[in-house]
Amino acid sequence: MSAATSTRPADATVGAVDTHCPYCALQCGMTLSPAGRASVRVRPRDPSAGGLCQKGWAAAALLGSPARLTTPLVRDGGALRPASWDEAVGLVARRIKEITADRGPDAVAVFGGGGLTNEKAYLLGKFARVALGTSQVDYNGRFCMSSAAAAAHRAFGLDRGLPFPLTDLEGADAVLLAGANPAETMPPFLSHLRRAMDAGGLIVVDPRRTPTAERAALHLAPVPGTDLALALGIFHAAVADGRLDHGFVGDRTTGFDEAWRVAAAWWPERVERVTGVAAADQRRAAAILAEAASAYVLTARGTEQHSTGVDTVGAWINLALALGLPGRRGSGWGCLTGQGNGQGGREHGQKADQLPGYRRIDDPTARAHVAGVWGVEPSALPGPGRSAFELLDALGTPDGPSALLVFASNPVVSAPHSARVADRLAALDLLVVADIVLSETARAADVVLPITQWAEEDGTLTNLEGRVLLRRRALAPPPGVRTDLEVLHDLAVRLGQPPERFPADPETVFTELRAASEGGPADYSGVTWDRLRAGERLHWPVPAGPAFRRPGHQGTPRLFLDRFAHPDGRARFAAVDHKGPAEPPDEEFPLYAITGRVLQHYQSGAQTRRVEELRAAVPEAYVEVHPDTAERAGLRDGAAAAVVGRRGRVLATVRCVPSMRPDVVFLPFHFPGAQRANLVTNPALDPVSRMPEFKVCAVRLSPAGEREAQ
Ligand SMILES: Nc1nc2c(c(=O)[nH]1)N[C@H]1C(S)=C(S)[C@@H](COP(=O)(O)OP(=O)(O)OC[C@H]3O[C@@H](n4cnc5c(=O)[nH]c(N)nc54)[C@H](O)[C@@H]3O)O[C@H]1N2
Ligand SMILES: Nc1nc2c(c(=O)[nH]1)N[C@H]1C(S)=C(S)[C@@H](COP(=O)(O)OP(=O)(O)OC[C@H]3O[C@@H](n4cnc5c(=O)[nH]c(N)nc54)[C@H](O)[C@@H]3O)O[C@H]1N2
Ligand code: SF4
Ligand SMILES: [Mo]
Repeated sequence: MSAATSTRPADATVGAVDTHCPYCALQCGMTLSPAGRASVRVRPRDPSAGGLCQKGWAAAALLGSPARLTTPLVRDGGALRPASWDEAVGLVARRIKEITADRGPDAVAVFGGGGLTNEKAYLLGKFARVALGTSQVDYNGRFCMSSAAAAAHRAFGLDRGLPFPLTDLEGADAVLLAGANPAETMPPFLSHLRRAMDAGGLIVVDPRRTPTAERAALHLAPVPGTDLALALGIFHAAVADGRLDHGFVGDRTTGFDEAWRVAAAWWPERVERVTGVAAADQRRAAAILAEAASAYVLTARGTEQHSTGVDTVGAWINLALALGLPGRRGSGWGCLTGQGNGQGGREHGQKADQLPGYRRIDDPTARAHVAGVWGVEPSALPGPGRSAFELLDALGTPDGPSALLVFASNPVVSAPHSARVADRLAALDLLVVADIVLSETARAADVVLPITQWAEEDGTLTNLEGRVLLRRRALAPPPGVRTDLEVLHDLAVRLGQPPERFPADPETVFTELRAASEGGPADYSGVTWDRLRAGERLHWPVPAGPAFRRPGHQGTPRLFLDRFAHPDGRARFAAVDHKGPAEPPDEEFPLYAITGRVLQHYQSGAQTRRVEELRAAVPEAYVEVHPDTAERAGLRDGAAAAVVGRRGRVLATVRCVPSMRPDVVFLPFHFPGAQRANLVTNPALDPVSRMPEFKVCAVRLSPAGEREAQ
């Protein structure tokens, strides 16, 4: 048995512990008071910051749940049966050796997740590159904020979701939210927008009248997939109405003329014809932002998850630059990152094209630095590899991987064109899933490895404002489960790696991560667990110089105040034009299907569908539809509907919502089986970020029982 075996105290609890919520990127602080696994009291640490949402309050319910996995499972004669760790990990190691001997290291792929701590994301990327030697590693963050990240890199030379502290938003008089529904996806976040809401300065861009849009002074409801045109229209209106910040544009940016050349052709009346948003409302949006003393433009998945996501975010950034918002205290552009460690998870090397510290894997200097920390030759580092959907799509094909290790994602439910993805997984020689519950993806696995939960382990996460937070262990895990780090350690050793190269202790991993990130864009070298334990608020970069010789850097709450991160110090306008979605409606499929989230469920629902309080609140998939559209399809409120598209059909209960656009239906994506929204979604990819078009595809609606001529 390897050194990975836990030597934890037998006690079930360690008293009240300050930690953070296991779910979204807001990472609300919570205090856990465990009185045994089945009874862990959750309290918000900072009620003035908006408290917790319903998911946060209910987060501890899974700790003592019978639904969690507590023993490894191995497929045997078609079914999964319990196995020892030794058997399960031994089997995985043996199969990996056989497959790589036969087909080379790229035959084994790794799929990670933005919920993993920094330490796990870092060690997973290192495991892929060093222990497996594969280039085939990517993660679910590709499905999340990758378009915003690419657009921010292009505009500013650096991507950090919010380049300013979250609390700066409290001073805002105006905030434009493009494709964000924080009233359901981050409810406590709204507490930071109180002033903007009171000042009549909240603008929400969403085809649906969401609970967030209800709170807005101005709700712009574009035709799905036309945000780029809308952003160009508001940009146009700002310039035409004399609101351009000439000083800022001249001193701090490049590329205005090229961007304007495109936007000049998108006058508001033309934009109105494409987006359905009244020209007067476009002008009003420009006026609200320009006249506010403090204004922000924030984007989220609604505007980003498109095959034109990078250019669309680029268009929103153009608007912010024209008004002189970024790089100034009290204003700016930002992206609302989604997953618990969506930010840190994209910085430390589980992405196909990246190495730790947000370095590029094709940059020779970056390769040399990271290889030095890892004790390998730079030439031994493989990559870049395939992006998330391309990787899943290639599984089991002649040129693609024949083994996949999944850590912290449930792509059978959450990946686009999910029937295709399930087929590809079924074509593998080996599927290994490390999870806390038997997710839909785990059900398809050959080996399932049971993992500790958030309250049972230490680690760091980086929240949506780039601040590094400490997740604290509040109680011992049940017997039989291991941390992801312990699993990676054990597997690496069995694959012939020296044990010290894959430490299972998170603080030791973090110290190595500091060295690997040192000098990179996301420099964590000056962050220590001791500083985090002492309550310091550290936003990266926190440089400490070579080998940590200059400690004490206070971190960087606000980026870009003096210069942007491009070599010339200037932000870049993007010359972007509107294209529209890859699959617009037509006669056969006349409606737009858009997808997203509900308050009570998280992502693929693997966790929240197993929490009774949340499950009972929203037990199954539904489709939001305008009553007239429902009636035309022969449906009424509460009826069973089939949402039929080119790639499949989704079964969902009709919810008639009079505020819906008649040409749009909305599906939440949290449900499994025949209720998966992703049975219809279109895997058309953005050419730069490789983000799939989750947010728009063409469908028709019919009664569920009716035979479909497909
Ligand atoms: N309750 C809950 N909270 C979550 C999560 C969860 O699963 N559940 N997940 C977390 C994660 S990982 C993420 S990424 C965030 C996501 O947070 P959000 O981006 O706020 O959530 P979504 O519901 O995906 O999308 C937001 C809105 O986009 C709209 N939309 C759809 N198509 C378009 C379009 O073409 N244009 C525009 N402008 N809007 C469009 C939808 O109607 C939806 O209301 O939430 C985080 N928080
Ligand atoms: N149609 C549509 N599809 C979408 C989206 C959309 O808006 N519309 N949004 C996309 C977005 S933004 C995202 S982020 C993805 C998310 O989709 P997924 O990647 O499927 O995310 P989760 O459901 O959070 O899956 C995480 C899995 O890891 C497990 N887990 C939790 N913590 C740990 C841990 O520490 N270690 C391990 N090993 N396992 C753990 C959970 O039980 C769960 O099974 O979905 C994408 N899919
Ligand atoms: S808003 Fe996000 S971090 Fe806060 S309690 Fe809800 S799920 Fe947890
Ligand atoms: Mo996400």
